Amino acid sequence: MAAATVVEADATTSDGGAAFSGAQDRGWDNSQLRTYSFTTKPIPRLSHTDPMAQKLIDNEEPVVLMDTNLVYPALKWDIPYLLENIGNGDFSVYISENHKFLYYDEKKMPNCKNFVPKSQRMEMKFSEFVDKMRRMEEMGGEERVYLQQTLNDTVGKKIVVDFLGFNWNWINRQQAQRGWGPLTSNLLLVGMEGNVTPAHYDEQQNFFAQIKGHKRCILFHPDQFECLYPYPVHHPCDRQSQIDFDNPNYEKFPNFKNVVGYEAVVGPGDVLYIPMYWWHHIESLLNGGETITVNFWYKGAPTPKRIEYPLRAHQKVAIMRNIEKMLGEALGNPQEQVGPLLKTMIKGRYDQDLS
Ligand SMILES: O=C(O)CCC(=O)C(=O)O
Repeated sequence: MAAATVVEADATTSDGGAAFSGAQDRGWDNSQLRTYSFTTKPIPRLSHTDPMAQKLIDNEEPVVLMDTNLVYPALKWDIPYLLENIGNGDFSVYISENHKFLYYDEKKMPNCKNFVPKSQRMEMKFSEFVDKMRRMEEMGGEERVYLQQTLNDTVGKKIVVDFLGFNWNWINRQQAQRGWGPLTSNLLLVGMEGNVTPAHYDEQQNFFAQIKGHKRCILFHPDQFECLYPYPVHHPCDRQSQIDFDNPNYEKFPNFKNVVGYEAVVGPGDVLYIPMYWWHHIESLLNGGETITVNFWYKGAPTPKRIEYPLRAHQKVAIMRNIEKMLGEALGNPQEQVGPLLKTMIKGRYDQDLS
């Protein structure tokens, strides 16, 4: 990871072990973390006033900020408060047959006729979501729900007041200092304990503000592309890793053996900076109760007029995405034609020493 400056610490196995030793009153313990095969290093936890925190954000490296007060008025949010105040709008709720909520883009489904999503989106009132969640909690089966809805103007007055009380001064300054584009949305996530959002990357900058419960966030640098095997760009699961972290298929995805991650557990009041193009796997801790998060997604800064070489890993990812998109459009049938054409282009031509 050539560009990393200060995210350096001893690696540990991904059950949290050494990365989190020492914190006694953190409100969770290692038994609440799922176990994976790869190693991780801790993401630094810093005060937002620490110059190192600013340096990390400038370098587009993750950091947990402990004291931004970004969503201070929302720290009182819980299910009863939201039931009373969130309003009568419709909420997107995903229902999954297990703990994993693999994202898929419904608009890309016509590209892949045989694609069968493992979770379904349903629109419902907040109270219907809570009823469903309570029923599932009582049954204790595999099926789960996860509410993921962009905050909009259907929310009740008290939520609007809380929202206006967010620390916009601080976050607007972060945006301005780095030349980021506008805030595109705030996603509200209300999840059951143990829910997992599998590894994926977004093309936006993200301040991820934890409000209730704890989430474990495992991040991977954009240079881990070759270890994480994202679905093709035209596939509904574009930007998602094909690896099932619970049961990795090393024959199909051998480089996953070499993946290296960074991780942190965030709790109420913590804000995790997830840089654009960084992979993230996020799990609500086991036996930790419901979780509530609001994220702040920003468009990245415009491409600089003078490009510096060598290119950074995320710039190469953007180039690969553009090539895949162009080929898909040019060939007409991306699902069947892009892969074979790319293979024809490189097979036997780039493998050997060409001197
Ligand atoms: O919290 C989660 O489960 C997923 C959130 C996420 O992927 C994001 O904020 O980009």
